[in-house]
Formats: sequence, structure tokens, C-alpha cells
Amino acid sequence: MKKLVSVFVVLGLLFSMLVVTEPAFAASYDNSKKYKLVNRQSGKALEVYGWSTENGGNIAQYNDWGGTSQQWTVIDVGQGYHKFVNVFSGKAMEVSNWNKDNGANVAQWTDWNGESQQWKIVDVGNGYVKIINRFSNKALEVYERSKENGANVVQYDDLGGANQQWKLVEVKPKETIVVNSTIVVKAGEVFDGSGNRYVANPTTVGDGSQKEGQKSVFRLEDGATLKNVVLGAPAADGVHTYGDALIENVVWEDIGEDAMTIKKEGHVVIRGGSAQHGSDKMFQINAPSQLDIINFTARDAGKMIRQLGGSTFHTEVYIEGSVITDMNEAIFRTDSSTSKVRMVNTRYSNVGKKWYGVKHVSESGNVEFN
Ligand code: ADA
Ligand code: CA
Ligand code: CA
Repeated sequence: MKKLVSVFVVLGLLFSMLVVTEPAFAASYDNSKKYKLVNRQSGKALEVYGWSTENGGNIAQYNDWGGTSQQWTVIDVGQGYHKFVNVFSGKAMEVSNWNKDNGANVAQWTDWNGESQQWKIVDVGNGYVKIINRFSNKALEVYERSKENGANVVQYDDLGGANQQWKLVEVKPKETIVVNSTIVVKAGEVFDGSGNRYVANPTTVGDGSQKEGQKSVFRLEDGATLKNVVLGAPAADGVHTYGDALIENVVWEDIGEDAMTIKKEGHVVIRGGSAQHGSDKMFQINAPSQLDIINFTARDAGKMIRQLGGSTFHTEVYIEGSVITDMNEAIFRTDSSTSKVRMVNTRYSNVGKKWYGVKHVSESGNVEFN
């Protein structure tokens, strides 16, 4: 009996080594980019069905027509896993209801760090991958090999079928537009950049260096929305807000002097999108405000959020479902004894002191990774 057990132990060990060393897809996914996922069997694209922004909104396949509900950011969450965040809804793809069954539905949900929202991307050759759920170990597939629009996407045993194979295709910014003078989005108006890239004229707007006093590429007046914009280099002084603002699916490919500045009191929401490569600050708060950052990817800067040095006004920062990596100094730095931060369901790595001078911190569901 003992012998039999040890044979099983050795077999088990060998098997687990095999599993552990199974090569994840070598290509790394740049979280400042957007991808569409095209099914090999049907040629159709993975989408959040019916423009849903709700929790539980279904994920299905549809003709590849270029909508943002068919675009995904692929975010490395460590240990060989990724999450897929829909560009339109800002929600993460998951296996619904902690289900391990064949045929269990795949839908979107607020990103809360669950294993059911994490996927391993495995190269199967010919430019295709399979996508395996961390919680269930089952593969993402188009149900019953359907080729119809709206056909459901579910999980199933990894059987290697063409309906379980996906091609990740980068969605490139369409055009590059040179901004010669600040684009003003008037109070209550919406500016939709349709995925185009905006770059500053370095002489009339700003060269994106650390020189103070550069102009912004966008100025958002009270109640304005800025969406589907890529800010390329040089991004000058980025985005300035004057009052309430919604900044949705905005990607800073290369932060300029800083990425966004709150110039006047208001409630600013940054939802989806990403920012990277800042020499110093990413988000600068120069007036009392509420700043919400949801499903955002922030990486490589001096600090993610800085309340104006020496200022003592009250500001509240809320961070949810985001991924924050490589901040030299901190996630949030303030000199105000009343300013607060609350961070939930966020993954972070290498963030310096994390909180610098912040006297009121509340956190839940966050995960530090390497
Ligand atoms: C620095 C500078 C401030 C202000 C700020 C900003 O903190 O000291 O005066 O310019 O940057 O808004 O970029
Ligand atoms: Ca500055
Ligand atoms: Ca600035």
C-alpha cells in the first residue's frame, strides 16, 4: 500500500511539473493597447452583447465590425494570468457564479480580482491561442461550434476545437491628429475621439518635458466627457479639468509633464484606459475634489496621484479594480492632513511607499503581486 501511494505521489509530482511548465503564450500583451479576439471556427469577434454596461451583461460573438464593445485590454495580473477588460463597459470577463461546469456562462462583471476573472493565454500555433480560466481550468469557447451572430460564449473542457481557439488582434489608433491649440470640451458636452491619437504641437502646446506651464491638449469644462482618445507623445500637460468630468477609455501612451490635472473643484471620474511613462506625476490635484479611478491601468511614473505640494485642502481619492505598477514614490502623496484615499479590488506591484503623507487610508480586496 505504501509503495502504491508513493508511486502515485511521484506520478502526481511529474504531472504537476508538466502542468506548471506548460508554456504560456510567449508574446506579452501591452496593457496600453486594445485587442479584439477573433474565433477561429466562426471568424466572429468576442463582444459584450447589446452594449451592456451591467454586471452580468452577456459575452457572445458577433460580426467583427470594430465597435468598442468588441475591444479588450489584456492586463497582466501576475503568475501567468491575465484579465480581459472590455473597452466599452470597463468590466472584466468572468465565468459567472463560480461555476465549474461545462457550458457555464461567461459574462462581464465589475473587476474584483476573482480567480474566475483570470485567464491563462496559451499558444496553440498558427497565431491562435486558447484561453483557460484560472478558477475552473476550462477553455473559453463558442458554444456548440456556432457560427451565428449572437451565439453564446461559455466555458468547456479544453478539447482543442477551433471554436476554442482565438486570435488576438491589436486594434491600432486610426489616425494621428496634431493639436495646435488646446481642444476645449464645453460644459456638459462629450468629446469622442473614436480611438484616434492626439499629439501636441510642441511649440504651441507643449513638448511634454518636465517644464511647468505647458498647455493642456484637452480642457474639460464643468460636466464634460472625454472618451476614446489616445494621447501620444508629446502629450504636453495632458488633460485639465474645470469642475465635474468623466474621462473614459483614454490612453496616455507617454505621459507628458503630467497626464491630468484637476484645476478647479469637482468630481472627476477616470474609467477604463491607461497611462504610462511619466517622469514624475501622473494625476495632479490642484483643487479640492473627489477623484475616482476605476478599471484603470497605471504604470511607470514617479507617483500616480499628487495633491499640489504644500496644499492643505481636502481631497478624496477612490481607486477600484485597477492595476498599478512601478511607481517610484507612491500611489498617492499629499501634504494635507484631511485628504483621504480608499482603494478596493486593485492589484499593485512596486509602488514605493504606497501612501506618502496620507493620514486617512482605507483598503479592501487589494492584492500585491510581483
Ligand atoms: C508642480 C508645480 C506646481 C504646478 C504643478 C502642476 O507641482 O510646483 O506649481 O505647476 O506642478 O500642476 O503641474
Ligand atoms: Ca508639474
Ligand atoms: Ca502639470
